[in-house]
Amino acid sequence: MVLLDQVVEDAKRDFEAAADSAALEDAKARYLGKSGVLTEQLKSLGALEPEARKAAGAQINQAKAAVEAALTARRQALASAALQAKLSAEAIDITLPGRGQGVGSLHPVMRTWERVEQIFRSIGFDVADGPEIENDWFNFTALNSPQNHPARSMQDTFYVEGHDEQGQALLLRTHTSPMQVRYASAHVARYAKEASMPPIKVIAPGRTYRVDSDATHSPMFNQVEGLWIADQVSFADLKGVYVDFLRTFFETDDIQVRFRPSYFPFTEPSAEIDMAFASGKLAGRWLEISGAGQVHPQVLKNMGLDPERYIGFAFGSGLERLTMLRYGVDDLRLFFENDIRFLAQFGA
Ligand code: 2NL
Repeated sequence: MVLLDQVVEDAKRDFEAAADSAALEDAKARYLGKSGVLTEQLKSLGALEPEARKAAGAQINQAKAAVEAALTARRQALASAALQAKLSAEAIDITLPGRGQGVGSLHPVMRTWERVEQIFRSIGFDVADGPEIENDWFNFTALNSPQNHPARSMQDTFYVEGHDEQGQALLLRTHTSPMQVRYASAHVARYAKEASMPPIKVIAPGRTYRVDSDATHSPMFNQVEGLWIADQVSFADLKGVYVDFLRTFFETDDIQVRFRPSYFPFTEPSAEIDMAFASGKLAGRWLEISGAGQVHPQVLKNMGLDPERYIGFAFGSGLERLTMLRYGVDDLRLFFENDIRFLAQFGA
């Protein structure tokens, strides 16, 4: 008779050596299978006397129980190792830093827009808003633009198909003045029954469109216009307001400003406003910054105002131009390409 203790030891060693469940089941067959060592032992009991058979049977069963326990333990160990392997293969490393959410920022031209609004609001100007698709009256006729003026041609202005309810041609506004005409007309109507009318002080910032595209012109650009109409206002007031605006906007008092005679159909007299920085990259160079003038009497009439009683002053500046001078940007196209490397430099 084989030594049962030795059988149990061998089985435990073989089970431990089994690297996977297939190898383990093979090893099990060698001890507990149909012709396994312990099964053969049980079969051989029949040859023994009843007393000896009982004692030997008990010992074999004890050994069988020990082998089965070792088998179960090894099965569990292999199953748990397989689970661990699967878990670590599928593991997500939660200690990696996150990819983060990029934070956007205002477009530099929009920063200028907000800054201009803030400066003019602080000195009592209202901010007007209006349609980008305008009609011929508000964009041209009300502004005293002659019927045959080249600005009215399809070479210069984007026309929109069709007409409005008044039979007016529709177009993409070429400046923001039409918003001021709308604002002034509404203001006049609102105070029509009053003995007097409060002054009109308004700026009109917004997108404008012209058939023009090269290194220094974009078919869409942003403008800000300003309008101040009262019964006692003068060119000196326009000058004061505009020079103060430039000093605040550029954060320096070291700017020279000059008004150079010019011509616009909607103002008379008209002036081009130039400025020069005292220091910095552009020091000493005269830079065109705005057009301005006294509102033409016909334009006042078109707003419903009596030019004998009211006098107005207006200016118009490009927001891209103001932005280029403030930040030292030398190419207009950078504002429209939307290259993140450019835009990210203007983060808050
Ligand atoms: C320019 C010229 C200018 C105005 C705009 C204006 C508006 C009304 C009445 C009269 Cl409602 N004038 N605006 C006046 C003079 C010049 O802009 O070259 N801007 C970039």
